[in-house]
Amino acid sequence: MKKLLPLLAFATVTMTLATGCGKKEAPDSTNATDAGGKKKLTLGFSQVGAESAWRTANSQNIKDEAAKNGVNLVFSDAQQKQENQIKALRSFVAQNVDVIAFSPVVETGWEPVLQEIKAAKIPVVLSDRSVDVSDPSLYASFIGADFVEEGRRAGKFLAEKTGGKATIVELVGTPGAAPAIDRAKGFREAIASHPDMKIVKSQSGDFTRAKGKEVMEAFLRAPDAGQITALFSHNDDMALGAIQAIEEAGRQPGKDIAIVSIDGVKGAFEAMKAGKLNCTVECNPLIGGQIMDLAQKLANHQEVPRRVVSQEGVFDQSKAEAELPSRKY
Ligand code: GZL
Repeated sequence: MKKLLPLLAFATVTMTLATGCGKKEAPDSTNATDAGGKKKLTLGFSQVGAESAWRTANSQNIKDEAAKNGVNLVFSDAQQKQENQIKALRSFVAQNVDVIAFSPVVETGWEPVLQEIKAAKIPVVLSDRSVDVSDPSLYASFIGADFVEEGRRAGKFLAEKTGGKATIVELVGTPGAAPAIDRAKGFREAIASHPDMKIVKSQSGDFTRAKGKEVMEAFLRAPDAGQITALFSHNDDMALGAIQAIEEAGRQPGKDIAIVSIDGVKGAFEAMKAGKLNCTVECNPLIGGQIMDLAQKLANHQEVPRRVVSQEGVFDQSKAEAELPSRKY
């Protein structure tokens, strides 16, 4: 790919943006060619949706990296609905794309469509989230974070921050999604050795700011709300919504309610700088270049690693101001 770059540098990228259900808006896009007339790699990508700042940064990076690498991207946004993803995956098979990548909104329910893709001999890359399937040959590679470790890091921070004593409410991600399941698991592992750290309420905010605010408002309306001393949010968007709810309830986010969340989006760094969020555990959305590399290798029938883990850090208030200018998402 690298040696082709000079040729492809002038290539225009045909990016067919499909609607949520994967229906193609443009004529058949899999015969795209580069400036030299060579057929380009066509990658079908089914994205979860646009539910959070993390997701929109992930989508933009995938589109940018497809353009940079001369990949013909057929992109579909499923609006967080599995049935839309399944329709999009089937439309990629019908278009006979070279490689399929997708970020599965939930872990289960993928065997039938993945069997159809396998029968069509189209290689699959899992982006960001994994699937729970019995047949490992249904996908070639999974690139994404270690969500259990992210949950552990959040729990470890909160234990240190609160001296091992906290009455915790939890904003959970999309029910059945790998990051929701695994972040919850890792967080509970990390606080298990602190008997005075108790999760008293746990409810899904579906990874969105609006739902995160709504659920936190309900937590704060309950008769025992005064006991809440900490919030663990599975992503920054729900945490930012919760911060709004906490302030509207007359309490001080980041002070009388300690808050730890996950993603590391710019909004989280701004909230930490304002003293309203105590920590964000980074989850890197900028994996588009690695996805294009995996897709190219698979199209060339080359070996690819079964698992690629994104590298990430942990950022608390003390680092927020210095780090903010260099944040890319
Ligand atoms: C994590 C990703 C999650 C983010 C959320 O890799 O799947 O989905 O944490 C996003 O912000 O909605």
